[in-house]
Amino acid sequence: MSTKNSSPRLNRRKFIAVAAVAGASGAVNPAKAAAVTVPETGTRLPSALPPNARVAAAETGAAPLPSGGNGRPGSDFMVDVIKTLDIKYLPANPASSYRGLHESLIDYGKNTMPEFLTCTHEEFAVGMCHGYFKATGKPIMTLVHGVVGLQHAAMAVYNAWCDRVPVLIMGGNDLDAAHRPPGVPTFHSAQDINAIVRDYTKWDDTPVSAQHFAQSFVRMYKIATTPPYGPVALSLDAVLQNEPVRDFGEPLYIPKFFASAPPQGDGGAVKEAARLLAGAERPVIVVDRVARTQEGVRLLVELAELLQAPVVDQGNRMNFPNIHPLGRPPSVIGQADVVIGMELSDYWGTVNGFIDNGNEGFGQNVSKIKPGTKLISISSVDLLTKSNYQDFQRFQSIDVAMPGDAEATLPALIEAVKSAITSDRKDAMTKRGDAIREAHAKGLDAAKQAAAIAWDASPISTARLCMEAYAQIKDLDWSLVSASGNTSNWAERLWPMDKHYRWLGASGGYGVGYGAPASVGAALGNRDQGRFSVSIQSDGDLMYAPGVLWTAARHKIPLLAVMHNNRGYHQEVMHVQRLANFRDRAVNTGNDLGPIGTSIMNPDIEYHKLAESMGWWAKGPISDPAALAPAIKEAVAVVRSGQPALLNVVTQPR
Ligand SMILES: Cc1ncc(C[n+]2csc(CCOP(=O)(O)OP(=O)(O)O)c2C)c(N)n1
Ligand SMILES: [Mg+2]
Repeated sequence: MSTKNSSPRLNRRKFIAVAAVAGASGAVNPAKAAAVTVPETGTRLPSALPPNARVAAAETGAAPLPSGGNGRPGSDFMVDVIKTLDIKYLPANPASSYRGLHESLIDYGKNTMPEFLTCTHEEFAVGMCHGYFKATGKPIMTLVHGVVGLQHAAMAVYNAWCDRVPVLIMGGNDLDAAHRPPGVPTFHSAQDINAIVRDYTKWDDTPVSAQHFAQSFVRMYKIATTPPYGPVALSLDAVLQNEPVRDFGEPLYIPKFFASAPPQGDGGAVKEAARLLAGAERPVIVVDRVARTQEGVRLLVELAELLQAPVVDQGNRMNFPNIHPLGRPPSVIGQADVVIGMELSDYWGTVNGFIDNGNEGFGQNVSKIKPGTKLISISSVDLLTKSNYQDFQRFQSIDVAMPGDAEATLPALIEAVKSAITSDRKDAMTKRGDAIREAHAKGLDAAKQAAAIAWDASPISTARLCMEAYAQIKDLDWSLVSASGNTSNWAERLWPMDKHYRWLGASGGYGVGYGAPASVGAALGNRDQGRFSVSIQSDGDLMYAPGVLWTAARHKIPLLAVMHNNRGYHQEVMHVQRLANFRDRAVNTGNDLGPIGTSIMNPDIEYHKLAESMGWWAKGPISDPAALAPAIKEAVAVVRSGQPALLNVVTQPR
């Protein structure tokens, strides 16, 4: 549009300014705003249509703003508070309900500590926070639009809750029903936005003053980062952000944060556990989320070697090196006379089996342990049980239960076991260890042989997918940030894992759509530590929140995503197929490979193009196994140059 044209055409900027003034004096008057936009007949029309009344209200309608000279905005003080806690990133989708804090963070706070990372969906912003923590041990925060943004975020919050990961969530909200703008901002307000996630957050609050915010922010950080870790939420009132900060006659202060010591198992119970373990013929150590740090891995190795006992790593973290000869599969639990379970997400399921669709079409329970087997538990989650969501699993009777953090309890347990082992037990323990080592070696051999089956198949076998990827990264300081879908755990079985970041574990709540977001978040954390991030990315998982690909490219987060593209929700294929078999019916597949509703094909999604369109280096579809190694090699070089890369590999179902 020529700037020389002096006709009274619509000036959109001016229009918005006019409408904003209408908003500043109270509610936006859409009728009045729209009236300003009517162009005179015969004048040149603008290239974009003028906004209608509804658009005008959405663009301008939000809490009235105090003028600039009114004093220091509350949200600047909030930034001062946030900056005391070394929070590096803030992945978020923007929203007017937190615009006060948004503006303060990027302008007053200079967009550092935290740095705003633009996200196209709230769910993956939380997923990124989740993955970031698992790669770094440091929490980051997200901001969401009150009501709708938090609703979008909810499933990812549930995953973080079940996975015992701290995520700091703040949602904008406009509490004052008498003064907030009607229309959109009121649709997006609630009495209590935190209610959306209260059942699966450790704590939440709605501060009503600047000082209240300072206390609650530091408190929420402290609660989130004291084991058991978990997500926390604060509702941020619009007025509190935008009004000049008020001290109510007392100087404002920012409480200092000191980390709490993690809770430990009771001393007497630790001794009793040590006595049982030291005296056992066949003790078994089962672990799920023990190792919060590399020290946790080291301590677990020390305990296992002291006892010469097998360790079953359930894998929600990398707890025990899979290359260690005392590592064994869950089947060893059946021979145990003493089991110690540490930070297990499902103790009942560890010592019991459940056969889905048993004889009568109902599930059947079977005990996996011998009668009289003594059970010991150390779990911080025993200190935090809520009622509604059933993440606490079935009730299991335990002989010696210690509510407390397992990693923090290990040093005391190790000392107690050392004292409890009598010299007459030592020979038997050494023999036991030799037998475990032999079984471990045989198991590893069997896994390698199984991985070779259908090595040349096309679509590509999941074992080949994983092992070709490993071959290209093995000399790097790699971190497997996620393995979504099901590739028969080849990576956990065959990639030698010695450090705690080699494998970051699964989603926690099994909410699909965790893989891609958490991978990007973890890759961000790994980037800053010089590690190479790789994910096994399933097709179903990617399509829940594909926008995270753009965020990764936009913020230069290097990640190698090797796709397990089995063109379907294979887990669901099997559920429906099995039920059809049970009911003696031929399953209806339509024209696809799996039962109707379970395939992602016809048309096949071109994930490489999807990724490319959002700034990734990508290649595919790859169905020829011989083409895999060179493609991964190329992708690794791209990732090492600082970019994300995706390979769309067409695979066998599992
Ligand atoms: C949010 C959510 N929706 C649906 C499900 C049910 N579900 C469990 S596994 C699965 C399939 C996931 O597909 P993909 O990621 O491609 O893995 P695959 O089973 O094909 O290996 C689905 C839909 C779920 N767990 N979470
Ligand atoms: Mg799939």
